[in-house]
Amino acid sequence: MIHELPKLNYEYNSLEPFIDAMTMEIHYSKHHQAYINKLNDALKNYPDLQLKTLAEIIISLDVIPSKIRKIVKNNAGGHFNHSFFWSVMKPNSGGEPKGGVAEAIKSKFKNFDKFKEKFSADANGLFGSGWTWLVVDKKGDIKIISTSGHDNPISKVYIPLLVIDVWEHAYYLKYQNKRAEYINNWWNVVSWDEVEANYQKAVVI
Ligand code: MN3
Repeated sequence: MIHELPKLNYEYNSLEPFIDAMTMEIHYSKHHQAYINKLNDALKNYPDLQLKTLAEIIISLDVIPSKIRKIVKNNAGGHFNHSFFWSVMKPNSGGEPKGGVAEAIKSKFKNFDKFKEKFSADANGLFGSGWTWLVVDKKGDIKIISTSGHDNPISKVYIPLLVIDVWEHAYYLKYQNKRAEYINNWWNVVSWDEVEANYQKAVVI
């Protein structure tokens, strides 16, 4: 398949003032697009690999020829992670989760504030470029994990529920070196409806 940018469900300026329009535009139309272009380019001579979905590529990297494996891993990961990141943000959102995921957070982390504190600390403490995730495993247990580069939890048999991009390109224009401030403001654009939908899909399986 030819991989393409997923449609953004909001405008570049819709997440203002927490994420600025310029960052959104460059992040989505330049950075994300570049990962897709490089992925398509790497697969151009491999028609059998072009038939695979993005998730199939990520969970079976061992069948990718070694010559292109690294570039496929990084760019398929970049495409997957960014697509997921856009989907868990929404204008006029934030606040606290409801439903099943709220219960799971409460039973695992005691309360929402403690969860938020731990997730923020993990994201802020991640060395270099990467992502911090809330995931659920096959037994329904939720946890916070961080991944380097464009690694992601689906290759470790976790189902992602929520993610924040802490690569500098995600916040540098507005926040410069102040990653903690970006993370703190990002909570205002988290779509808990989407996180809950992800959780319900995951626990039904
Ligand atoms: Mn990014």
